[in-house]
Amino acid sequence: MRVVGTAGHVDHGKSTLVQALTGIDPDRFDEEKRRGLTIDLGFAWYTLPSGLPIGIVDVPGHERFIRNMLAGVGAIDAVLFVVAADEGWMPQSAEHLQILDFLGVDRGVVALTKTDIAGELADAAEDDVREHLRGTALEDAPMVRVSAKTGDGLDELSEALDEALRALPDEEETGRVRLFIDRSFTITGAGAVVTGTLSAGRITVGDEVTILPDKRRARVRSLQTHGEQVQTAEAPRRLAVNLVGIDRRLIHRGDVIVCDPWILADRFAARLFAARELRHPLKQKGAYELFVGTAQTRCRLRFLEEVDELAPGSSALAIISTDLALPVIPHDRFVIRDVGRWETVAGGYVIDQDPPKRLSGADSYLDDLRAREGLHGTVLAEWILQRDLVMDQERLMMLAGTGPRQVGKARLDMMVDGFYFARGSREMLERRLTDALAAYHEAHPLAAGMPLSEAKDVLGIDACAVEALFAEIEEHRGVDVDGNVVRLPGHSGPELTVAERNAANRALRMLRDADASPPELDNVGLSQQLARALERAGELVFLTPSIAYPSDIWSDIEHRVVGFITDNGSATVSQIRDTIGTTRKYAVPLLEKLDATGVTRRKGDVRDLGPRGRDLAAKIAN
Ligand SMILES: Nc1nc2c(ncn2[C@@H]2O[C@H](COP(=O)(O)OP(=O)(O)O)[C@@H](O)[C@H]2O)c(=O)[nH]1
Ligand SMILES: [Mg+2]
Repeated sequence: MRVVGTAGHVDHGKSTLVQALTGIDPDRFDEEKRRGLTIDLGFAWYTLPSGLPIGIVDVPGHERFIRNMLAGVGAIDAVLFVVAADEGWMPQSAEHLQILDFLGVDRGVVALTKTDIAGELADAAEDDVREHLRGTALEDAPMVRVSAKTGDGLDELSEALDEALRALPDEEETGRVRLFIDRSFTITGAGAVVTGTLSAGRITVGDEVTILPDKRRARVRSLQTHGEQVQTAEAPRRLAVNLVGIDRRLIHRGDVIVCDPWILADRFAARLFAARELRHPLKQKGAYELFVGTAQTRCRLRFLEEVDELAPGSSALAIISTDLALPVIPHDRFVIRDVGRWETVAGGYVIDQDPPKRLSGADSYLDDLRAREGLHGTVLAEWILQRDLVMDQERLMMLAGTGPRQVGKARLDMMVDGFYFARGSREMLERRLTDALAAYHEAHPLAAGMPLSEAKDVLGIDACAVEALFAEIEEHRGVDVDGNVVRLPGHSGPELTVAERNAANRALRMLRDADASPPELDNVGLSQQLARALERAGELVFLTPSIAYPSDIWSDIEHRVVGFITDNGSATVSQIRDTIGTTRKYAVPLLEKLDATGVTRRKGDVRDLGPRGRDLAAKIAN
């Protein structure tokens, strides 16, 4: 069903017109409204001459207009813009037009109402309205003179709406279930009922749902839409949802029903527009309130481009931080009001709900935002994948704000275990790995191969995806994985017999158990020859000819020492001894080894960090 929203100055005849068109009074049921029982509050529906069914959202009051237009996020297909012919353009006409613009509603019909009492004023009003619409999305919208009192022009108005809506592209499944709740109440015997506009996806009786931001679970007991009980409902649609398994007092306006995992963002990147008729430029500093869906929260603005303020009508890329975390997705529209003056000062759309934590050197991020802001659906999913190379399907859907069908159309290199690999990514990653292995073999000719954990770090992708990728690469023999090491096919490291390998594993286990104070090699059954082979394989690090650490323990010791010196500026031998939990017998050669490898630097009686130590410290800080 197509949804039309009304807009226009108070008392210009919006509700009367909706009733004249549909026979449904959007302001009806005063009594029920007060008791909160009407689920279709402000909603009317009828069938256009072509047979197209439409719903019309009409709400009383100016404040509620803004909220209700946003409540439909993406669900308002066109506007019925009402101006009374006897009064002409008014301040709220301008603010509503601005908000429609922020919301991306660029299609509609202008109704010049009350022509029965306007007389000659109608001509002047029409010119006035045309003048104000110039340069806006509604510039070319048809304008129809009507009187709800006499019925004049109503047929023509329906025809004009029909034409505007017929020109819309076919509705397609656009995403995963999301319903911003506008009201919640209790019906005796039925429990919690919430109403809202389902803007994407499909809900069916029996579905398990999650209510954000608190992530409470509930089950759908029944669904009602336009006065009818239904088994299943597809977006876009006004819905009343009867939920079981949840106390209605825990559900609030602005909460959101979803069925799948969702990113809750309290910080997102957006294209921000300053309102056209702003009296002062828009500044970053200020008390602002953000409206998105039915949610509303205080927010802070940070312009990403080199600007201090935005002139009326101009735009910038910005980071918006909110007090409440919101389940926003790319292209969600929002409006921002100044809390002090209580007027609409800005609006825009979400581009990235997962911006980098740090924006220093943000130039490349700005380029990213510019490149992706015009992309939707499958194309956006492909762009994100190409940037990150590998991603699991769920996260890709969350970031692109799309459903499985759209993400499923993305062109891929491969998909393993639910991970999508961007086109060309497998070759790129494989090359990254084989280049690193070649360098490793050159630097450690006697080692059996690169430790598996190091090889995974080289790829720099999600740990779970690494497993999938390795399985794939190994399958077609791009690399050989042998126990804990990886090597290029054809590279042969030191060969250990089965008995030697077993002895080595046993010894490594005993050394590991002793942490920083390992027994001598003789005492764990390691011959010098076998121990040196393990050293070449990168599995053992020697302190003295008779003392050695398994390489992971050694790396842990390095980290602890670097951590201590970072925190304290320097360290003495006894401080290091205590930090590592060992004795002087180990601490002294250990520090000599750390000095020799550039982790620490000796200065008289104390140590500070050497060049490699500083690198390590930087890595730890990240
Ligand atoms: N004469 C005349 N009065 C109208 C017409 N449409 C609305 N009105 C009156 O204008 C007033 C405001 O109408 P209403 O629909 O509540 O305006 P809204 O605030 O824009 O929803 C009411 O008293 C209506 O009876 C019309 O076409 N002709
Ligand atoms: Mg009204």
